[in-house]
Amino acid sequence: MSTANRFVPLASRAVFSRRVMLGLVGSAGVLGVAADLHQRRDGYRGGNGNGNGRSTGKLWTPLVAGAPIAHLAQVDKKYGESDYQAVYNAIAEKLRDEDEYDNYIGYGPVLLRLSWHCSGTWDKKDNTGGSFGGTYRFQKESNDPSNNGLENAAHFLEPIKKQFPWISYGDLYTLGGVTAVQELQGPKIAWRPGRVDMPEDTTPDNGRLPDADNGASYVRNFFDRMNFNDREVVALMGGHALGKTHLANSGYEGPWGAATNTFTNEFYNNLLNEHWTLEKNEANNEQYNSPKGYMMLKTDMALVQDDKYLPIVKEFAKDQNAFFKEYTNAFQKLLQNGITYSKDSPVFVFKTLDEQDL
Ligand code: FMI
Repeated sequence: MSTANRFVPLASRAVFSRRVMLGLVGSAGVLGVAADLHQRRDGYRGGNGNGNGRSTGKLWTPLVAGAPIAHLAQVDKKYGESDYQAVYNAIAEKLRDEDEYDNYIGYGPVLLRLSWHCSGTWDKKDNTGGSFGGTYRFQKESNDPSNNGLENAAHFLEPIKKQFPWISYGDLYTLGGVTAVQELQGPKIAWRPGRVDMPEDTTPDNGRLPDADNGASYVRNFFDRMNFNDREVVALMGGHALGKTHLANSGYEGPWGAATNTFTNEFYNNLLNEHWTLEKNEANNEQYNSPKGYMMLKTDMALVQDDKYLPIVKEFAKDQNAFFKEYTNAFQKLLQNGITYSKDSPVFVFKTLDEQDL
């Protein structure tokens, strides 16, 4: 990545010279060293989304090549919980109104997929990609073949952006996923604002999202790039209870289960209890099919083929609360990966439309 692609807030300038020198080493260990400096001088912690540093910086400035990037959440104090709840409600009401999409599955699943794909580009090694910069809005990222079909979610959200122009794209895309999970009867997801639209040249290269035609070691290795352990990976993949695959988007076809617009643990029960046959589909891609018309990707089936994943699948199949608890943790982490939050930066848990009698 070129020099011009590196951005850090002005508040970090105090540590520039030392960070840059260390950054030029260019190894994976650099992030940790720089984070230490932050901690001592500015109160920051490393960028895994759980940081509790402090910053008042508002502007962005290019940094010299090699150093890790700090993405500090910036929250305009003018907007509080009720403003963000209003955005949540607008998304939720549109979800309820436009229910005919994709043969009455509705937009929930594709909104969840958009929030995951925006976040799933993150690389812990150099803190590039991730949800912070809202870079899905640029063609380079939206045209990634892995993102086929997500334009439907982006078009759905565009009027919401017009109604609430103060919200950043990164916040909007991630809030869309949170709204979808909650409105489709899934667990509450604590959500934090503060992502900042970043320039086009910070857009990550294509090819950072996983490929479904792979087994357990690929899945484990891939999600480790984002710091996820086995339990978190199994929980995240349970999002496939929602929606379906579409030949035109991914080259796969069919739903993972019966309840395509209700967030449940059905995915794990189907993995364990259906009779699966590996077959080639119309696009000549291999997928597992069941007599009930359900499908599984190879990466899904990997969860019952691996000794470490299998007991977690069994646990989540039996105990939906255990699944919800882990999903809440892992999904929040996914959406926040790479972002550093100050101690007083807000955390919101939004009310569903039902809870507000709307
Ligand atoms: Fe999945 N997904 N997903 N997905 N996803 C979908 C649809 C889809 C993969 C592949 C894949 C996660 C992880 C991974 C989610 C949620 C989540 C499709 C079909 C494919 C091929 C797309 C289409 O329209 O044809 C993997 C294997 C590679 C990227 C993978 O690791 C995770 C972690 C989640 C939850 C956060 C949802 C909801 C859908 C349905 C979208 C729709 O339009 O119905």
